Parts: sequence; C-alpha cells; structure tokens
Amino acid sequence: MTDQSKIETTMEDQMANAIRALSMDAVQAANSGHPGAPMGTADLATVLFNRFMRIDPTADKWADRDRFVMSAGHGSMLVYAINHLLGYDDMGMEQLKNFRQMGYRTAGHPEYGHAKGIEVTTGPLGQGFSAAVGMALAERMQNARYGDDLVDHYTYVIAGDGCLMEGVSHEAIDFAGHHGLGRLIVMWDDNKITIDGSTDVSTSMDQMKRFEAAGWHVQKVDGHDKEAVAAAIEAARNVTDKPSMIACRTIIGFGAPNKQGSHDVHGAPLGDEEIAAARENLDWPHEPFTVPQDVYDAWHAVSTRGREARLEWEKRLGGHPKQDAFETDMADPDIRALDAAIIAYKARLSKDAPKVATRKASQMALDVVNGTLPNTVGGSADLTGSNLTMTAGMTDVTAADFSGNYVRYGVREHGMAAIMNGLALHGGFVPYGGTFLQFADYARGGMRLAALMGVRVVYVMTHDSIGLGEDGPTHQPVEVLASFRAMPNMWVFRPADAVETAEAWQAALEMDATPSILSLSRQGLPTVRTNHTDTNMTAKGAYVLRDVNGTRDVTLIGTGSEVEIALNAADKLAEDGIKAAVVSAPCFEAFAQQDATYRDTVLGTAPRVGVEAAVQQGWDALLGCNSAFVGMSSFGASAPANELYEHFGITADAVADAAKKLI
Ligand SMILES: Cc1ncc(C[n+]2csc(CCOP(=O)(O)OP(=O)(O)O)c2C)c(N)n1
Ligand SMILES: [Mg+2]
Repeated sequence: MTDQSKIETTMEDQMANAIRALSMDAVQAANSGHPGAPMGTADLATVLFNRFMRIDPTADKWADRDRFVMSAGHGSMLVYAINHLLGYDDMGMEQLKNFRQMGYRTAGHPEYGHAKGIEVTTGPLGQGFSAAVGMALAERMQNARYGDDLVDHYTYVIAGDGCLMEGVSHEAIDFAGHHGLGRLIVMWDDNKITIDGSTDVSTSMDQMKRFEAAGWHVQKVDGHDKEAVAAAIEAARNVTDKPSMIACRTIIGFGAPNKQGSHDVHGAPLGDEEIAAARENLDWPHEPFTVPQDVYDAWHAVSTRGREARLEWEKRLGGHPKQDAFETDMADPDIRALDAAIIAYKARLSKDAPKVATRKASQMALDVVNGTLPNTVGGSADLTGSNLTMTAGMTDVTAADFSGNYVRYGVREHGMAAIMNGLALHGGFVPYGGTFLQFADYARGGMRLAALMGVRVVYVMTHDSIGLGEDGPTHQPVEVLASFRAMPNMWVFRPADAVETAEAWQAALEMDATPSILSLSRQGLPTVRTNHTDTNMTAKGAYVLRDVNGTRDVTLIGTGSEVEIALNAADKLAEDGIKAAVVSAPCFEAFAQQDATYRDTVLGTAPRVGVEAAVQQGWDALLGCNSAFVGMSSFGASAPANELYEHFGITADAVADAAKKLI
C-alpha cells in the first residue's frame, strides 16, 4: 500500500481519483449510497471522457453529441462527479454535498431530466444498457438519413454484472448484434461482485462468449490499465459493423485499501477511517469536496474540446441541404398538420361507419399518422400481422440499410420497450411498437421507465380482452388495464371504434412527455361515433355518447369493445321505459384531468353501471356509490369470443339487469 502511494500519479490518474474522492465523500455525507461502482469504474470513465467523449456541457442537447449511459445506475455518483468536474452549470459542488437529498438533482439513481448530461434514467439494472441499444439504433437511422456530416456519434455504456444478468440484456444484446450497431460500445465493469458477494455464487456465464455468439466484437482488458482501456476503446471504435463489448476487469471500490474487492463497498458508506486510508492510498491529500484547480482544468479541457467539436458541427449544419429536415426531425412533431389530417379522416369514418377491429382501425389511423409525421418509427415484437403496426410504404430497418422506418424487434417485448425508450431519448424519432396487451407485463420494466422519464412512446397493445377468444386465458388480459391505469404518467386508451382509435392516436402523439398504451380489440366493432365533430372527444377521457330526452334514470359507462354492449343495454332498457345515457370512457387519465363541472355533467347524478371485460379495480372514480360493475373477476377461458362473453356474463342483458336493480 505504501509502495503504491509513492508511485507518481499522472494527471489522468488524478482525474480518476477526483471521481473516487467525490464519490466516497458524497456517499459518506448522505450516509447512504454506492461507493464501490464509481470507485471501480473511475479509470474506465476517465479514459473514456478524457480521450474519446465528445460532449459540450454548455449545449447539453447538442444533437450529435456522444451518449454516455451509466447502466449500473447505483453508481450514480460517477455521473454526478464527472458532470461536476466537466463544469455542467447545474452540477455545482452543493449538489454533490447534498447527494440523495430532497430538492437536489443528485438523486439516488441518475434520473433523466433532473440534471443535464443524464441521457436516461438508470437504476433498474439492464434498462440503461437496453435503452442505449435504442440510442445506437437511432444514431444509425439518423446517419442513414443525414450522413456523416450531421450524424456521427457513439453510444458508450458502463454496465455491471447485474445489468448483464438481467434477462432484458439478452434481448438487447441479441438485437444489437443482429442489427450490427457498430457505434455502440459497452464497457462491462467485470468486478465479479454483486450484493450477495462473489458472482461465483450465482453465475458461471462466459460473457465474452455470450456477446460473441450474438455477433458482438469482444475484448478483455485490465480495467485499471488506462492505456489498455484506451487501446480497447480505440479498437472498438474501429469496428464499424458490430457493437463492441469490452470486459474490463476491475476491483470494486478501487482505492479503499481494506474494503476494495468486497461486496462491503457495493452499497454502504466506507466510514471515516477507511476514507482517510483511501485518501492516503490514492495520494489524494485534499479535503472532502475539494478538487485542485489543475485537476479541474484537465476535466474542463474535455469540455472545451467538445465545445469546439460542437461549433464545427454547427458550421456544417448551417447551410447544409438537409438542415431544415434535420431540425424538423429533432423538434416536436408538427401537431397542427396531424390535427388537420386526423379531423379529415374522422369525418370520412363517421360517414362510412366501418365495422372493424380497433387494431385494424389503428392501422388505418397509422396510415394517416405515418403519412403526416416524417419521423415515426413503427415496429412489433414479432406480431406485425396481428398488431397491424406496419403501414403501406414502410420498410424494415436492417443492418445493411438503416434508412427504413419499421423495426423488427423480434420476440422481445421487454427489449422493445427499452429500445423504444432509447429511440425516443436520442431524439429525432417518435417510436411506437406492438404486442398483445397481455404481454405488456413482459415489457413493464421499460414501460415504467418511459412513464417515469416522461418520454413519448406509443404501445400498440392488441387482443385486449377475452374478446380475443380461442387463444385462451394465457393471452386474455384481465388485470392489465387496471395495473397500467395505476401507473403514474402512463395513459391507457381503450377506444370503442375507428373514430375513437384515430382520436387516441392523435391524443397520444400530442403528449410530448407521456407514454400511451392503445388497448385494441382483436374482434370487429361497429362505428359508434357516427356524428362527426372536429373535437377530440377521446382526449376528454370520457363523454356522453348517447344522451336521453329529459332526466336520466341510469348512466351506462363502457370502454372499448364494451361500449357496444352498453348501447345495446340502453336499447333494452328503453323497451322498459328506462332512460339510460351511455358514456364512452376511453381514457381514465384524461378524464381525471377535466374540470369538475365537465366530469359531473358526463357522469350525471343517476345510478351508474360500468362495463369492461376486465377487473373492476380502478373504476371507483367513475362509478361512485350507487353503482354496479359488469366485468371479469377471474381469468378467462379458451372458447369463441361470443361464448366467452355469455359465459362470463358480460352482456347487454347483464348490464340492463344491473341497471334495473339500481333504480
Ligand atoms: C432490476 C433490479 N434488480 C435489483 C436491483 C437491486 N440491485 C442494485 S445493485 C445490485 C447488484 C448489482 O451488482 P453489479 O451490477 O455487479 O454492481 P456492483 O456491485 O459491482 O457495483 C442489485 C441486485 C436493481 N437495482 N435493479
Ligand atoms: Mg459487480
């Protein structure tokens, strides 16, 4: 130890030690956090930033910047320390001193939008890695559209043992290898430690072989040998047709003489004594939260280099023949153009009144959307013909040709959700992707992060109830709608017909900070909105679809495929002289945002019956006290759809009977 401390450190060593010191000090001050990962990966990150990264802290959203993703999000102090050292104006030392405290940007795990230079929220292991695959895909897709002059950047990732153990990494690795994402470089923090101790207790995976089998370029280095790390990154950059993984053998908590290499440094403060010993060991004699000016200067040089690169790039953009198109892609979609196109399309629908499944209606709406917005990117997790996510003129994105706009995500729902996050976060694209609604559960980890980050992604979730029929209960969602309605900032649209489906697309695309689920039927549904209005009624969340003359006796509220049932029930009640209004409620979240007067007018004061082929949970806000619910309280079954509706008692008769009992 003493010998080591006598070795003269280079400036690059000191740059890395600044990360280590700030990390251990911040974790100590917070009395919680994870010093091990930032201390262990400080050398990797320093070499990466000092010699390769092109970012400009004064223009954090510069379109052609390199992306850096700390997928091992518990190592957040690595990101905060680096961003502080680089001179981001929102990452002053007080942020580091108040790591993990209320009101500061330095959250326990890096959160997108909290501070500049955080490209994606990480913490749920594997998500950052997988989102980075989406970013690297977006880079290649934009490059195919705009060329090297405008789009020429790398996506760098630091991923831990945990990220690589998570199942989603399999999906992302396979996808990235297949698509030959040559601008993706992953550094694996191969420290052989996770929370439970040595990785020997839980894995014997040969990660090099795993990545290689998926078509990656792989290398192995000593993660504390800066020249070796630099050479590996250089080699990885030169491999243009494959993503690269560099297995970096590191020591967790590097520098803490008595604790490094052990799981004790993973997620607990080192303690004052060990921190003092680490200062000695690293030859870092400075006070806590103090960085010498020459070390700052060295880090600021990275920023200056990035700024110069950005200014050069801006010169290339100015007057570039594709400047306007590029800037349009990077900006928000032109919603006014979309509004006009959807309104015209809705008018046609109300007149033609087609009877189509809402999944088909979604494809028809997408024809309009994709014809209007230049930068939508479609896709499906191997259910293109069922989700109906592809429209005329779309072409596949492939390793040989990234100019297409349709992604074959393969049977990888979770990977698809995370990759779509990366596509959206990169900028320049509005991604949507499909699967069966039931398999949203497989994608949930990525979807939850989309909601938390506030990114515009649309999930085209078809086969949304027992109405899918014979495939049976494994495929029939019952609790899925309720579970996603419970998720903050995730909007669930369940349109009743082709008109509402068009409106749902319009509403979903107009929200720039909220992901949406479109819950769509497999079975054909009649057009219930035969009176055209320009107003997006679906965006109101719920509205009176059929009113009564005079006073309501009862209000029937349905969503999606069950709106037809509510209308039929109202007809039956009318035969008995009972006046039933019918409310269509395609989006609970949107309705909750309407003012009280509107909500009261829609819901009325009469008793209410809700009908949805799903569980009741989440309906309380619409139903109130004097109410009934007709829906599911068990898993479904395998049979033709109409028999299932009879069997589970989701019928017009059942709704009418429930109404009669209330009045
Ligand atoms: C999806 C998910 N599962 C579990 C956790 C809890 N967790 C945080 S770090 C960690 C161990 C990670 O090990 P590794 O990636 O090797 O990080 P290191 O200990 O080397 O810093 C676990 C299980 C998490 N953050 N995300
Ligand atoms: Mg580890």
